[in-house]
Amino acid sequence: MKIPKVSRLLFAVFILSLFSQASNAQFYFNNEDGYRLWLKYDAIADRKLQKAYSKHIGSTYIAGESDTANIIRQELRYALGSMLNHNVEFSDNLKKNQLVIGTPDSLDFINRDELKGLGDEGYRIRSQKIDGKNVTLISANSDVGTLYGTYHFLRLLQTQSSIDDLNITETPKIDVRVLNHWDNLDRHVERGYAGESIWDWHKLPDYKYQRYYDYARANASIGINGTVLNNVNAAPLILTPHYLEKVEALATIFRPYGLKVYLSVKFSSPQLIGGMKTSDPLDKEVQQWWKEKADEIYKRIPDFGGFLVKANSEGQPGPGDFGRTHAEGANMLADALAPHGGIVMWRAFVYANEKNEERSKQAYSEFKPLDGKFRENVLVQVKNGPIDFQPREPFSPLFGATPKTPMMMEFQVTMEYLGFSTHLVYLGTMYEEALKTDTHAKGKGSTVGKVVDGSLFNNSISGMAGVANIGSDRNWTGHIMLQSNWYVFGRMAWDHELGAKTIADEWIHMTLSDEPQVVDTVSDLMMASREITVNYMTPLGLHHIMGVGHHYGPGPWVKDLGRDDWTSVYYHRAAKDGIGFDRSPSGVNAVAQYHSPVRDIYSSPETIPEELLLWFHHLSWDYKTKSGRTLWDELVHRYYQGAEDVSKMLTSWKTLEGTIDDQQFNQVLMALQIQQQEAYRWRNACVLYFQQFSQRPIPEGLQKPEGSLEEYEAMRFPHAPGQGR
Ligand code: BDP
Repeated sequence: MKIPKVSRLLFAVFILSLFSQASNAQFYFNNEDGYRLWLKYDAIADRKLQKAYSKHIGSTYIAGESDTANIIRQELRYALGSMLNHNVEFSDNLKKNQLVIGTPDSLDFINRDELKGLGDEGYRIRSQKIDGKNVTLISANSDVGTLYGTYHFLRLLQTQSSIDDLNITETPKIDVRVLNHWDNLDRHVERGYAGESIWDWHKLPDYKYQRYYDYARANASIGINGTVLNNVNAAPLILTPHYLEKVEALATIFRPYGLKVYLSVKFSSPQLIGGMKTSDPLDKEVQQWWKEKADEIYKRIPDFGGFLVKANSEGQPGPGDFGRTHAEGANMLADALAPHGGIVMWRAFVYANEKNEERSKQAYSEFKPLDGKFRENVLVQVKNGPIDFQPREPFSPLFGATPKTPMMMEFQVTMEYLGFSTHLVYLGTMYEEALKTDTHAKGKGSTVGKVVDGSLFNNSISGMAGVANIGSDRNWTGHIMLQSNWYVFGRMAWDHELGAKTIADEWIHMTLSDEPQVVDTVSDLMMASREITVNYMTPLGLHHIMGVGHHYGPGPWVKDLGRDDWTSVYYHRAAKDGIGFDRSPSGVNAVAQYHSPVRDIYSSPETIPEELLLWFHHLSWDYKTKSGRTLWDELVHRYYQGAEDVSKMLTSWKTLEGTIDDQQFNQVLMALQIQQQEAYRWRNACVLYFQQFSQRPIPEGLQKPEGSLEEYEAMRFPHAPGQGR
């Protein structure tokens, strides 16, 4: 039957309208939901480039039959097939124009001597001639090294870099590069904003989600080599055989990706699950209990990484309960793990009311005297700042204070104090700022990065931990842009000298688009985002003024809690005479914990970087800041600037419509709209609150804040996610 032309036209219009309605109703067909992270491997649009790449990868030759070698094969089949738009030929002998991957054990033409110094994880990627054939060779001492090299090679393609004349040698600057999951066994994630825990403890060990493999792949692609599966506020149950069997299942999945499993342990486990009367680290039976526990774990998981411990901190048990030091506690565990090659990551996040010492000083006071007292397989894990993952903090004075004890960096990747998962805050700039700061511990150039990578004091082991932002949300991190924080953490743990901007650009190419205009727009947003957030939350060195408990939204009015150092008023000290915490020599003298000249620079409001002004100084509202404005006017201006800049982020994001995937575009748009509302709430609430003390007008040219202080104070968020339990 012949359908008349008009009917055909009408039918076409009908179908089209269905699609346009569908798109209004947000039915996405084949859209990007974020699951594939930065490993999307979209086809390379530039045909010329595609051809140029294909010329070098006529076929691939991957030696070896290990699980890791098979993973490399699968990854290349998927990645090259998709990016270059053709099936990848795998051959088992050398050919010209080939991508060759192997180790000295698997390929005899790979010279072991040439790989000296690369260790177990380093690799080389070289364009070279072998037997008269032009090839690209990825070589390493171990299979995992070749996997890392493969991801590096793929990244070159993903970022559209040349692969013509490669001569790359890479080794990680830091040994232990771990994620810390604050995941409880009931799947609640403390300070998690991306759904539940990805570990389904109930269904383990038998049910193995695809997500576990994809998690391992993603980590391997950025060089993360360890994962602490459970919360630092640890449940003792994790060490029972029933749970160790589940841990073993995950470790088995992760092994070929070079990802070791670690566990957070509760110090009082001998009492809680071992039926013992004490957990005193000097008690022989307690020591024996831990030795046997370690043996039991290693029997199941021969490459188990070790323990992470939060002790005598925020109510957690620890050696202090038995009159012992942190070193005595850590060493007992270290001795149990040492025969198996395991390590202890002992956290320095300690502070206690009874100490009667200002909170920011306590970790240093506790740990500095213990320098030299820890076993060789202990790292002390320190948060980047002396308080607690604030939008901006000075570096912790422990970095540079303990030549004989490796200080491991703990960054927060999750967004506890940064507005949760609707705020676009790229943390690369924050990590870079912390790592590049000069401690002056051994003169100029003694950066925090050099303390952490062990080079400053020649430590035999080094580490960096990131408190994970990962959850069961389809896009893993609750906000597509926040995937970049997982990414940048891994890349900086591998090489902390890589710049935040370089890494942001890489990530955008791999995740969003190759279009230069998109890359530039998004890169500008990301690079500015952290400073913008500091401005609308805690400008000029203010800190810890978030909502009580959940830490969501503004709460400068928070007072009268169980402990002073949990309140906001303790930190901002706003009063009629001014604002800020005097930690200079005239106050609690926290500056004394820093090396000179840092301590001298921080001691005076005239020389301290203005970003840290109110962290270290209590100043009058009329104090003249660098801009020439009074402190009050400057503070208000910064709050206004921050909020306005979020509106600009939103405007700039809107220009991307149609240039990136619809679903990605819309998700970020919705989040930015929420972030905008919240930035204004922060601005209004804080300005109104501080105005009670300053008793000065809103500076000329700025609108009066909307709403009343009472309204802001009355806001409640009883179900804000991620609270501790
Ligand atoms: C704080 C969190 C709390 C963590 C604690 C820690 O609010 O949930 O347990 O740090 O690091 O930032 O141990």
